[in-house]
Amino acid sequence: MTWRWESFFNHAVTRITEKLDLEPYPIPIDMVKKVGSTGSRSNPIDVTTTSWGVRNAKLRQARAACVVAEPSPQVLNLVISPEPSFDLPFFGADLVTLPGGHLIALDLQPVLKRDRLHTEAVWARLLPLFDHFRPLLPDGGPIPEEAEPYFSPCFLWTRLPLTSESDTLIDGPLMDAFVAYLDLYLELVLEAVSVDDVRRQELREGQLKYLDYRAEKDPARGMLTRFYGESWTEDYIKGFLFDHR
Ligand code: DBV
Repeated sequence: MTWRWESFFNHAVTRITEKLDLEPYPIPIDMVKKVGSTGSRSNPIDVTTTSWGVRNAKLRQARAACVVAEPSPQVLNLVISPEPSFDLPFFGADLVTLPGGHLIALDLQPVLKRDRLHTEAVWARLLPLFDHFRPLLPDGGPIPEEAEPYFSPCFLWTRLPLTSESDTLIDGPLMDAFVAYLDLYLELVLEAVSVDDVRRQELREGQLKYLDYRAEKDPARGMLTRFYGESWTEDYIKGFLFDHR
């Protein structure tokens, strides 16, 4: 069965693995693939969540969570967390299809948003992409105020109805934006050189703030708990999705 974000997942895996030399990221066995159910007793719906992860000397973790049920929810949540020895942002994509519509978040998320050494060169290269794609996608409206420190000024955030016009936008401009943002990110990774210990500590603290925020506020917590129970969900969020080994 194909799912809404399959082409995005396949592109990301292909691109990440062809551009970087990687090893698998250790994923606890009961998190590789988890089947649960939702819907009513008379009309139960299987919900499968699969996890993918890789790492290398520059990337602490590049991982995807794919949540698939027919007809929804269908989610691709892709986060790439750099090793703190490299002055790099996170890559964050949250592609979510719910009964009420699609919710799309795409960004190179700053680890230290107020630090010009960390942001200036990246934003100079990201802004032209943002300026090109922003007008092609409707604005997603307000996001949680407390999430603001974690988004760049080039955060592509949109909400789309479940229509064929949305499918055209998703398979056209949104896919192009996803490819462009990911390609820029992978270039930054290839160019990155390691930093000194003082800078590494600053970056590690910034990363922990982001990871702890997302683990604590994960908007998927309610959904995952409904499908798989609280214990598995908490382990999944803290032990894989936003872990910080
Ligand atoms: N989001 C995740 C993971 C998911 C996931 C791991 C495995 O981080 C899915 C699944 N995100 C998901 C779902 C929803 C959202 C919403 C199911 C909808 C929840 C609902 O409305 O029922 C970007 N994702 C969101 C929202 C934002 C993002 C801003 C809306 C939150 C809200 O409306 O309150 N990316 C996401 C995010 C940050 C980010 C929250 C914060 C730094 O970088």
